[in-house]
Amino acid sequence: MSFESKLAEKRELIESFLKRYMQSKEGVPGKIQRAMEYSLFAGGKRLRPILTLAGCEICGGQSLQAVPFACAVEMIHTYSLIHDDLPAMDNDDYRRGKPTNHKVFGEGIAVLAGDGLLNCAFELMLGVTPFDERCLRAARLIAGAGGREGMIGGQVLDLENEGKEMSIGDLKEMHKKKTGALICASLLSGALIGGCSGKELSCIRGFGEKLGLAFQIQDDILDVTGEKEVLGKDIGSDASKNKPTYVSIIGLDESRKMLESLTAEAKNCIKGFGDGALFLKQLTDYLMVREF
Ligand code: GRG
Repeated sequence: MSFESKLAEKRELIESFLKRYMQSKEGVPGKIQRAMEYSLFAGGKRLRPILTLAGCEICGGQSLQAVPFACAVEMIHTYSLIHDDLPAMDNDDYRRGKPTNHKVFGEGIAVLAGDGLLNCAFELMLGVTPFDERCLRAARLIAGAGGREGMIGGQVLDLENEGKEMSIGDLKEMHKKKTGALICASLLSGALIGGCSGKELSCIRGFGEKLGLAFQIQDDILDVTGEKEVLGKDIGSDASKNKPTYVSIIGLDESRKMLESLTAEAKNCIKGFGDGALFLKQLTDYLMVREF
């Protein structure tokens, strides 16, 4: 099967599970249901849940078992985007090619839609039966990555550094938490569900950390070189908010070089998996040249 077909197959699995899960609830006020679905089905790339399925497969597991964790990660990611776009944070008008959640539903409902998705994520993971030791470790890892030591902590550093000068080291540290932690947890939770060994887990952690940074660098590059229609959000939004980025600190050429070397380093971390690492290596290359 080609890389594109494998990617499409994983994406379809995620889409259909999310659709089924979101439909299955009764007694939910229509407005919050619509607001949650609006952002969850707005056309995201589903990168993180795809990584969870791939993390499970590379360790010899059945990706179906990782689907609830994959979808939980996507819900947490979507909640973070809804909150990040709020006037109290980045105050963005477009996301995934559509007006942001608060532009359509108002700020109060957007806050609640994000909160609702976060709760759904945990409801989903904790509802897995049988809920064994692997599930417990995967859920705990995802909770930590989305929290104060991970994404929330990184977002705080982001808010605190708006308009300030930052060293490249501090920028890396911020992104390791803000974007990298959840990307890494996507892979690791899948690996845990797939029954990885301690050694496999540490190789995948190394891969995830480098992939997370590479992903963020490409995000910064696209904020300068991308097209609004393709990217689905405003271009130059970082610069307009005076945010330190890889491009603003080391320039476009150096950012591209850093992206290339991180991509190679990431792939090197999983070479021990042999042919089993093919999909993740192809995905790493694909993300380096992504246009949205
Ligand atoms: C508000 C708690 C809270 C956290 C926000 C991740 C984050 C923290 C904010 C997102 C801001 C941002 C645009 C970061 C750049 C990297 C990133 C996460 C991009 C969006 O992820 P994609 O490209 O989006 O995977 P899609 O829409 O494809 O899912």
